[in-house]
Amino acid sequence: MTSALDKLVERLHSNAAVAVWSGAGISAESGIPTFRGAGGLWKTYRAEELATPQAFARDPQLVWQWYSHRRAVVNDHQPNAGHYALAQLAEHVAEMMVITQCVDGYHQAAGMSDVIELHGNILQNRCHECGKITDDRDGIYDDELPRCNSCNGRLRPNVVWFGESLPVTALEQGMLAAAECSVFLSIGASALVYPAAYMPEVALSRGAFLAELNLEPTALTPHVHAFIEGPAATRLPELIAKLVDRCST
Ligand code: BV8
Ligand code: ZN
Repeated sequence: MTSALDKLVERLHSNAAVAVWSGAGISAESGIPTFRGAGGLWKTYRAEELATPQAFARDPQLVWQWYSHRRAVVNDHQPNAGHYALAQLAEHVAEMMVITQCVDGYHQAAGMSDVIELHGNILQNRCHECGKITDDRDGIYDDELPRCNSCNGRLRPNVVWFGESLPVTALEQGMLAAAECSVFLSIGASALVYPAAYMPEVALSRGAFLAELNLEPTALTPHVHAFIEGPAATRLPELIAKLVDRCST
């Protein structure tokens, strides 16, 4: 019987337009806590207390302490073998776009150029008043509130909070990539957060080959053509090795 990995390799080998959709699980083996799994962020914190505009209005210092801590964790760790394998995959397929829900910038750090950040980037700030976005990867604000250097407005992390719309361009580009791809690969996503989780549904409705890589089945699993079980930092390098081998035959 053909394994899920081999089925995916065959699809990738045939002039594929690939959309990779990544969730927090792609960065788990880098040491970045996921949201819902064991040791997940939501086990220690409650999303509505920290990742919402209401939380920021109520206690901006607490929100900045949380994001400062997470920013430091991102700076203290690095992309893993799964991120690098994806950057390699882009060299072996006709075209590829990464649509990520992650905010750590690790796909770009691993050399991936075509990345759509659906939920923003934790290493940037955005002005609450004028909307100006600035890189601030080392900015730690445990006991002060950062101000915009243009309008002196309050700065916030440049991420999408619950109850906030996604950046229009990112959402449009992500949906387009999902609609036009021939292979849609979900990696380390629980497929629970919307509207991002509409993307695999769009890809499936347009006839794409839908594959999923995860430690365990998710809400998406019953709908996929190939389910690859296991950790991304192990299974993705395996995928690349098989694809390179397939390309040489
Ligand atoms: C919005 C940035 C309203 C901040 C995040 C229907 C339509 C629209 C909205 C909704 C809807 N239904 C509900 C909503 C509301 C809400 C929502 O989806 N709630 C959920 C919880 C039910 N959505 C919103 O609020 C969105 N906004 O729609 O606004 C609106 C509408 C119209 C007009 C105006 C306004 C905004 C959502 C974005 C929130 N921001 N992040 C921050 O980081 O602090 S979401 C957050 O969850 C992260 O981005 C994360 O990536 C994302 C999704 O989670 P996952 O990535 O999947 O991570 P998770 O931990 O859940 O799972 C990890 C997976 O990896 C697991 O499956 C695990 O098994 C696997 N794994 C673990 N280790 C590994 C692994 N796999 C492989 N290898 C491993 N080693
Ligand atoms: Zn400003």
